[in-house]
Amino acid sequence: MLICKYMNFYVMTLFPEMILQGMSQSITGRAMAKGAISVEAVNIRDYTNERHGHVDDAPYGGGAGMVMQAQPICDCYEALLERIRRQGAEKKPRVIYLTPQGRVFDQSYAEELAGEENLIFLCGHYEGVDERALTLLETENVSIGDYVLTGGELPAMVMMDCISRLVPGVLGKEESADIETFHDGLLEYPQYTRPEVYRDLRVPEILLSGHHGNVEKWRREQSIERTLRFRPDLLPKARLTEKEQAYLRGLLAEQELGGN
Ligand code: 6GU
Repeated sequence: MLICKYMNFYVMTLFPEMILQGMSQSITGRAMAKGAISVEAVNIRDYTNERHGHVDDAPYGGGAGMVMQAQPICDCYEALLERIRRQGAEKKPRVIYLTPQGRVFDQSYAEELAGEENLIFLCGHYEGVDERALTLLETENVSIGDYVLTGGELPAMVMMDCISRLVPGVLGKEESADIETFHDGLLEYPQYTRPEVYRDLRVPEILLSGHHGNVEKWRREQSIERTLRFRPDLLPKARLTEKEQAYLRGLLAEQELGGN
C-alpha cells in the first residue's frame, strides 16, 4: 500500500457548508487542524453564467426532475484545476463523481485512493448531471452502496472519512494499531467496559479472568460467529487457523441441525 504523506480533498458541491461542517468534527476535524488532511469545498453556484444563478434545467427528451448543467461544473473544475496546478501538483488529480450508477466503494479502493496527493469530488443533486460534464472532467463514477440518497455530499464524506484514516498521522498510535489487528477478513468481536453489571446484563466472565490466551481465543470465536451470522459472504476469504476452521465447521454443523 503506497500512502501519501498528506491529502488534499476538494469538493465541488451546491452545499459547501454541509461538507465543511461534517468534516470539521471528530477525527477528521483533528486531522484538518494538524494539517494531515485539507478539505476545500467549492460552491458550483459561484460559477454560473446565468443572471438568476440557476445551475440546473429540465432534461432534453422530457422526464421528471432537473439536471445540473455542464457549464458551471466545467468552469468550477477548470478554476480549481488551475489552483491545484499553481500549488505545484505534477499530475492531474483524479475526479470522483458520486452516483448510485458507479463502481461500489470498498476498502481496497480506499487504499488505492489514499496514495493520491489531491482528490476532487463532484457532488450531484436533482436527477443528475449533464453527461457531457462527466465526459469532459473524465470522472470515475463511484457509489457507496445499493440504495439511493438525495445527493453526493454524504457519499463524498463517507469516502473522505475512510481515506483519511489511512493517511499517516490522522489516527493516534492506539487507533492505528487497530488497523492491523481487526482484519483477517472477520467482523469485530463484542467489546465491554465498566461496570461489570449493567441493568442485569453481565460482562462475559472470561473477560474478567485475566487469562490472556483464553480471552484471545474467545474473541476470535466471537468474530467467527458474528461473521457467519451477519456476513457469511466474507468467510471464504477469511484467514483462519486449522483450529478456527474446525470451530467454523462445528458452527455450520450446528446450523444444519437447527435449520431442519
Ligand atoms: Cl454516490 N449518490 C447517491 N445519490 N446515492 C447513492 C450513492 C451516491 N451511493 C449510494 N447511493
